[in-house]
Amino acid sequence: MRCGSISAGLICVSLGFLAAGRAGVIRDDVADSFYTNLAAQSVYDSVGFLTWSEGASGYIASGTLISPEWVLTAGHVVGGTNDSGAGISGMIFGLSSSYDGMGVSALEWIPYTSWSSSGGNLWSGVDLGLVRLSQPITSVTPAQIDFRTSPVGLLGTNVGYGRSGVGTGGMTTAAGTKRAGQNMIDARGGMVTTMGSGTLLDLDGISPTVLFQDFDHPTDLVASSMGSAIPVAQEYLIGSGDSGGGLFIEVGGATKLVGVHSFLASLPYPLDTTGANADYGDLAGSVSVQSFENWILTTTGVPEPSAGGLLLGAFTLWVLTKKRGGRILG
Ligand SMILES: [Ca+2]
Ligand SMILES: [Ca+2]
Repeated sequence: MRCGSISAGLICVSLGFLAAGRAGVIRDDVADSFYTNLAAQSVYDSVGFLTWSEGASGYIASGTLISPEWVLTAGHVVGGTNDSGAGISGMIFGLSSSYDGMGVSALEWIPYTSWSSSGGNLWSGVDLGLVRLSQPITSVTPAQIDFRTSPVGLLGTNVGYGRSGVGTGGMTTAAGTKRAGQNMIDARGGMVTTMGSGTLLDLDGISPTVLFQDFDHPTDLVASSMGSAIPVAQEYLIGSGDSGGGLFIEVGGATKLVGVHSFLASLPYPLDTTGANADYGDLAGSVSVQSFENWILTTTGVPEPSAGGLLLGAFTLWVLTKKRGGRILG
């Protein structure tokens, strides 16, 4: 767990080493089927699970197919024992709606260079990694990456296989089921935001490449940590195992990948007495792909698609995954 300074206290980040991957914690007043059905929409077919071993431990996380042979995920998913990929074996990428251990094996896994050199610093906003598959996947359409649109202020859809539960209690169930939930992308690192209580929340010291969402309570508006205090219909927050999963937006009538799930955070005690457990009031951070176009394109050798006529600039297809998940049976 890493802690960083945030306004009046500390925000403790817990996505990164956790005990289990996350698929997302849902509203206590909305049926789980709304989330699993959203995840089943074809536009999210590119999001799959990653499993691997490190020593005697097994892990599960998430990732997004961005070309037939490449999966975009979080740096901490593929960082292994030294943040550079050591110690990982038996990595598999699978696309079934729940974990079944079946998938395509990974040929190599590549943490973003600055993730490795930072020693796994989540505030640096460089928690990205790529997985090269041993054979191409042609059964689903790879995700399209948008490197141009600023996602702050837009509705985001998060997809992954992490732990679930409801907002009143946070993560309670095991990882391994694919869910999608939505949330407003409220802020990025470096901004000063306002909590439901009126207190300012300063995100100074966090890279602007980190995008934030908060888990808003259905009725207690004071519980909001930033942005609008009113939850969206399928409000949700990522959980352990959603690391590396995809954050999508709608652009020009198309669904585009704009971020990779990186961490959970909570407000400092006593504002939050439960820590970063993905209950109401907690926060999630995802890494925006906007600053990483060259690295992604160069590493994968995937040509950037020509710009669509409806959009402001060139849009590229991509996929992302997660952050380190947790023990499969944990
Ligand atoms: Ca929210
Ligand atoms: Ca909490």
